Amino acid sequence: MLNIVLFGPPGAGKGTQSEKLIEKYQLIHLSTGDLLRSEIAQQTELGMKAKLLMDKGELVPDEVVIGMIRSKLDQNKSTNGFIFDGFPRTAAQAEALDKLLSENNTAISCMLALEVDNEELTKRLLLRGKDSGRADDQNEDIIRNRIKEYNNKTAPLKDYYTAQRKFHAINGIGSVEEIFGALCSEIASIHQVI
Ligand code: B4P
Repeated sequence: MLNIVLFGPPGAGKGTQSEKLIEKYQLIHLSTGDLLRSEIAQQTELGMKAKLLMDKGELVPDEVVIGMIRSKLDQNKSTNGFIFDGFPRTAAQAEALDKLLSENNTAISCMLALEVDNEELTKRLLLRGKDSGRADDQNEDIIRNRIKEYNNKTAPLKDYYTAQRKFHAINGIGSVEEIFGALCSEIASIHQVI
């Protein structure tokens, strides 16, 4: 199986590139952000609790997102692999993911990290906020808080995957096609050694 963690700060292009990667490699796309927004749209109790945190740019509790990922893995036992988009975001989530995958006799193949500077991230998210309707894209203070949460809780996962020799950085600035090409080249080189 090809199991990719697509990593990067908010607005780095994870969702954008995931769409292209799932089509090329026939993978299942697991985006915790999309799963949470679907809970909000259905006005579930989980969704209403998550919304309060997401609207402030804060992370949702680990047990909530781990539970969502667990049930998606259970529903998709026979697949070529998964793209984990926006998950894991904390050390506890990364450890839980390793455990869940090993229970299914598989493992993370690689972490592909899109690198984009803060100024570009803010610009992209404010631009998307104009028509996305997403409360967390509308306001610069909230965007700054999302970047802060990323730096404090998520960025340290680079070390977690580097220790497993699975971390690969990709320049996330450029056209969507250029970045997609760089991701595919990296996957091709990793695939030879998996
Ligand atoms: P997510 O839904 O994961 O959203 P995101 O980090 O903003 O990235 P996204 O994938 O949407 O954007 P992309 O970079 O593709 O998270 C939202 C919230 O959910 C979190 O803040 C948190 O509260 C909660 N949450 C989610 N997962 C969680 C977890 N595991 N644990 C706890 N809480 C969790 O694109 C951004 C914009 O850039 C788009 O408009 C796109 O068109 C544009 N863009 C993309 N590539 C570009 C390029 N090359 N050039 C120019 N623009 C580009």
